[in-house]
Amino acid sequence: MNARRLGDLSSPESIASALVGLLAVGLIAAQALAGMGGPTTPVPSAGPSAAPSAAPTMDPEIRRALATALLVNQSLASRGAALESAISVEPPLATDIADHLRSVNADLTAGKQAADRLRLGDETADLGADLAAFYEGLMARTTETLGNSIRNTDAYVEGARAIIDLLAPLPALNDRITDALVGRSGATPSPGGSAVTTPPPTLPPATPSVPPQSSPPSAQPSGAPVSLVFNPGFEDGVNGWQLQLTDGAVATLAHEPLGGPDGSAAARVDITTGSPARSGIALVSEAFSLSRGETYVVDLWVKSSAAREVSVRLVAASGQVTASRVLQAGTTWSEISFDVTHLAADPNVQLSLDLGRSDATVWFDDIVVRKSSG
Ligand SMILES: [Ca+2]
Repeated sequence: MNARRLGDLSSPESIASALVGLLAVGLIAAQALAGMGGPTTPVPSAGPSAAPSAAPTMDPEIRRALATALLVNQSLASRGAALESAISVEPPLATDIADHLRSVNADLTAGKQAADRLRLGDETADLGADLAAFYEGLMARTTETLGNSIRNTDAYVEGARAIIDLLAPLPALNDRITDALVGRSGATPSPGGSAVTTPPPTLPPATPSVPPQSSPPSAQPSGAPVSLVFNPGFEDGVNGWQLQLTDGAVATLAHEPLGGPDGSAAARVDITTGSPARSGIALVSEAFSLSRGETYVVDLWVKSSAAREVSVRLVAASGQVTASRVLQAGTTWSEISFDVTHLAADPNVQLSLDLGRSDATVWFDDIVVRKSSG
């Protein structure tokens, strides 16, 4: 479940548990209301108890707004899944779609209030502006769609599709909200020089490849992670991976047969001429397929010759970025994992590890994308 994995990412455990509880309550409430088919009700605002205690300098109002935005976004994700179901029945019913759209609008009203609050915070102004634009874009489309005659089923189906597509940035926005809640620098673009927290490895380096308990039997070598990404551990050389360079960047991809955290093979990227853009140097996987509405875990091991950032993105074949996260890499191996829910219409994605903005050498191993075990 997404909420639990969000918790895994929050270095202070208190935030994790506070958020998980908050999300659970909010989701249950939102889903219960949606399920009853009653009047649409805004997502409840996060109460004072939602305020985690790890960032003492954060304005409590800002903290509440962040928690509310996260709740709103979780609710929007489930509305997106409901819209998806509503347009996949044959024939689709405009009245059902309209009900979901009114629920989306109620969420958006709560979201816009939270976004406006965030715009007033020094640290959260950019995030607030992006959230406001996101909510306003959605609301424009839902309002437009609801303006159609209820007999115009095609207009409702088309509107629902457009709104599902507009929801695609949700995971990336949620990452930024979570970062802001735990005071991680990833919430603001390139703070440069400010203190950053490195997510601690969740497993000792000696055992990087323990599969999740619920992993199905796999044809991969025993001990290898079950992954949708081809050749995740580089035991097959660098097959399936390519280094994409733009804007004059110069870098090479190498294979280290014994370079991994467990003594297995790893990949290394040496940068001769760096790129000012994160995506100017990118280690990109082969395309793989994700199911819409499904939650996946992205898990990888990373090390660098000097502390640096690595941006991880899931990019759809259409070019749409469906998930994005900036990770901190240090000079010892660490494991980093995060959840993404795939909301884009396009099932085909590639994982892109973006290595611009720093010339430090980077090693990778066990770059896994797998279905969340819930
Ligand atoms: Ca390996």
